[in-house]
Amino acid sequence: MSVLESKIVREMVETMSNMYRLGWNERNGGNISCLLNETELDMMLPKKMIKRQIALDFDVAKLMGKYFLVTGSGHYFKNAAKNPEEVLGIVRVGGGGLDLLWGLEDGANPTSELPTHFMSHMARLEQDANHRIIMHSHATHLLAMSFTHSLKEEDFTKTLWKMCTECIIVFPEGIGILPWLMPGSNEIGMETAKKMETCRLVLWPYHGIYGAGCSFDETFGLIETAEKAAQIYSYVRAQGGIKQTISTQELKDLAAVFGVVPRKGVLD
Ligand code: 2HA
Ligand code: ZN
Repeated sequence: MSVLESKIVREMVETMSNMYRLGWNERNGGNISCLLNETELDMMLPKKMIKRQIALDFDVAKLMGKYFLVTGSGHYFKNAAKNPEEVLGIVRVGGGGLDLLWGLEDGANPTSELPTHFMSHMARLEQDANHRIIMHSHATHLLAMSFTHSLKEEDFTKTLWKMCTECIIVFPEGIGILPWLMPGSNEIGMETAKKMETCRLVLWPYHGIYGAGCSFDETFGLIETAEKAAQIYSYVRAQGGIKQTISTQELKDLAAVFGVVPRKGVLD
């Protein structure tokens, strides 16, 4: 089976096309990385020939020997379906940095947000052995909300939970929020990864959102659910503000019925 025929690559391309279509990934905005398992890799790239090597300036010892499908720096989600060999790459974490095994045909490097991706993968793998995906997008309404809403995590979380009944079930741990930090830096990588120890959603104010999960559907669905809540919040504000809403007790009841533990400090 070729790389392009594999289920995981088809899912990545389909997800990127959906994200573009939703307006979350304009131009070269956003990036995704997916941890590949050995079986997938052996089917796609039995020879594992190294095309070129890429240096890294942060510690990835915990990911040594792991393979990732990544988006390329400067590439557009819009073009993923048309030019997957240019937009995507498969890399292996080696001693001296990354070994590129497939893709990034025009010489691009993996995403400029690689520190955040790799540090977040390390943080999520500590929490969940099935973790696989880190996804970043400039989801419109979440980004807008970062200008108008309190950036206290408990406040932001509670507002999102109240906008759609399913939110507390989909992300009971709430949302992590960073201060504004320089994109692409090791610092934003470390701070995002710290939040990822307890949250699968991390908001970068005035920039975008990060999501983590075990499959493309789950990770995309997580961002999609939070973004939908932010969209409703935008409409509610535009329609003159909240007249009535889900009560705190109803949120507690929802959590109990669906067997999730809501983040402490939000409902009490
Ligand atoms: O890859 O979204 O955060 C472009 C970006 C940087
Ligand atoms: Zn971005």
